[in-house]
Amino acid sequence: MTKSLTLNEEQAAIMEGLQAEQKYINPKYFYNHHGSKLFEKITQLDEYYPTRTERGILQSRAEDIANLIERDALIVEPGAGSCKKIEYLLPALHPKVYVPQDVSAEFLKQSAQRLSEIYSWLDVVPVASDFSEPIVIPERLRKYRKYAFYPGSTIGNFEPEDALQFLKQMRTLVGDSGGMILGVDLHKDNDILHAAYNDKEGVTAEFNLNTLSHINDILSSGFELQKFEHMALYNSQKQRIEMYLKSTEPQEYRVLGELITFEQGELIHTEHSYKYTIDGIRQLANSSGFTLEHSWLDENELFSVNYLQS
Ligand code: AVJ
Repeated sequence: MTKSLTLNEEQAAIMEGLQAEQKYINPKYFYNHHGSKLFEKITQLDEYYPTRTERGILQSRAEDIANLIERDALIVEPGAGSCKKIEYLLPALHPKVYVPQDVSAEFLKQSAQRLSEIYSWLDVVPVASDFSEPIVIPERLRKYRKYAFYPGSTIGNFEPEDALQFLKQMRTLVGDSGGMILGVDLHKDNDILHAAYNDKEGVTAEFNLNTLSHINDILSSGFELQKFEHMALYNSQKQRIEMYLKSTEPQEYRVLGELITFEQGELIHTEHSYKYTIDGIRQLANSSGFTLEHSWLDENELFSVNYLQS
């Protein structure tokens, strides 16, 4: 008997990745409830320098950044989530409006509410929308000078051509008299990068493997986490961390009516995290219609906060 199954769009997209010649899972599947908790834990690891280093730069350079940005502006933050990082800049930047965007409407509303209570002078206008659609700033707010804030080196998850598309979208969003504050992780020594994605406690491994339990929920599949292994390496030629899940034995699964097989040692690609040089950031800025006005680095030159002007 053949059972006909109707897959929803999301299931179909995941299945396509699992049936590709090089199997892959989109990195957005790291972030279910447990995955977001694990990422939070990653940001606190000794080996994971990006979060703490970026925070150091934002805190110590807030006034310098503010000198390049007009007061009473509108700041829009794609993927703002908890809206924690903008707080390092709010007192110095003193914008009139803050527009955090995220997919999770409920979480966003809570974060926005929290900010409104602390900064009574700030108009917080959350926009809940899907990542794939462009952010729409409400009509009545378009008169303000606009700046985008995109911290955390989230841009590193994009393939270079998609990073360029994204920056072009931001350039359109902020218009001719705006700018963008962009946090970007830098190309560096292999050992530091390797350690940051292969921590001793194995939190990154758990974070990576959790992807399988997340897609098990979506596909009603039974991928066995203990038969896969975390793998992360720095490809210095391509300047990116490549993360995979490695099948430790030959195995097969029946998923939504289809057979998914793994050879021993076969890899599922789960993430690219691109690292940039300042020159690379400048090129990206120029190609998207911005000028790289300034880059602030920590003393070890691990991470950068950049100001791109329209
Ligand atoms: C959230 C994309 C910046 O690439 O460092 C951390 C995600 N992956 N450890 C990164 C991540 C593994 C992180 N970004």
